[in-house]
Amino acid sequence: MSTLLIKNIGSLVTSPDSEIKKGKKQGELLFLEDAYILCEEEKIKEIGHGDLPQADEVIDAQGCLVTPGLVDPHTHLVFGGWRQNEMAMKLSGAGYLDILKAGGGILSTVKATREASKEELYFKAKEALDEMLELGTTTCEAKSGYGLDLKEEVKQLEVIRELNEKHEMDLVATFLGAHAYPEEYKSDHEAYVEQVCDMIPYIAEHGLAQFCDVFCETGVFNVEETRKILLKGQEYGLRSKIHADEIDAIGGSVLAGELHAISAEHLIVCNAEGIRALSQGNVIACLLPATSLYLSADFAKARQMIENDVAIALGSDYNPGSCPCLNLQLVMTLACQKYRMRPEEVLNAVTINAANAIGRAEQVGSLETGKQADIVLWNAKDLNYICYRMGSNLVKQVIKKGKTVA
Ligand code: IZC
Ligand code: ZN
Repeated sequence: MSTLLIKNIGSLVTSPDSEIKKGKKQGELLFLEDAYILCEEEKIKEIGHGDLPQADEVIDAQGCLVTPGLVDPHTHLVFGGWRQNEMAMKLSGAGYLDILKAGGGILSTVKATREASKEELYFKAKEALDEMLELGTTTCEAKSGYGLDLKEEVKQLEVIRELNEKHEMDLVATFLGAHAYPEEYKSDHEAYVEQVCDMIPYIAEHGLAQFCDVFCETGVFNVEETRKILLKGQEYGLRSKIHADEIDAIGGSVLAGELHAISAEHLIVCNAEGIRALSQGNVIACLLPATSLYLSADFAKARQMIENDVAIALGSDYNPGSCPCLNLQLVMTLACQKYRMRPEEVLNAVTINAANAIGRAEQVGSLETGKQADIVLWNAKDLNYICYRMGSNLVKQVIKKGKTVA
């Protein structure tokens, strides 16, 4: 069995365990100085300080900061085309939902994704994953939702599965057939909701997704439709996620609480009632500050959520419309500046809470004996520095399953 020793770690910072961190524990971290990590094959064998164990390969961290690999719990990774044309439309005053209503937005990406071959989608997404690894992300969630019929949704999900098998990144797939109404069902929403429900058994039985998500929003899926689709998903073992309260608070967060969704996404306009529901339903708030920035929208009330015992995870929301950014380091800075989260709270949000939000906390999201050796060495001495140096890539080296990948 091959071993790797990372020695001379100036500061090792990690969640102390794999539990969801909420309330006062949102910022609970373990700090170790002058530490080493011994990896054996894909896993962490030992964390300690003092006398160094023998190993086949040794990396000298030269006194730098070391954290778990970052986990991105929300991306729309696989898509055809881009939407840079919407930039000018937005600058002329068009809103996100206006563009969608006019057949643009998500629907223009649906057209480009349907036209793309599996191979084209694979290589485009692979490039994004390469960039994410360089930026310190070692696990990510990826949603379908640009196919909007069984064949095309499956095409996207199969690309995600193939990337998970072949790329160094670990991917977790979410079925988002209820992302928009396709042109074919523009005037028969009820029939499309039925279609989505009918796709679920195939997707679940072929192991193509672990989660089911719905874009619960004005002009898209209402609360009743969202509930119907998510309950069908639960029946087939797909845990629920909801794009809730991104633009209008139509009840998505309250539904997330009622259905004990694993996470609720965005929550930009989530109000006190919504926050209470998330807290009672033990739902992780998956906040996406780069999207707020990109849409020139408000920022979610993260402090109020933390005060009400709602765990916060942070994601990129990488997609061609509302957030063409996949940089979790930038997300970390925005969370400090715009949510007033402390760097300690932010680190848990992009590691252990994010891992919990995608059901992977037993494998990734913290540095502990027995967990996967997904480790980032930083060009930084402490955590504050990463949050502070907005826009730079501070990654020095990325170890994934015990091997250097960036
Ligand atoms: O393609 O616009 N919000 N879905 C819900 C998105 C943003 C992605 C997109
Ligand atoms: Zn999204």
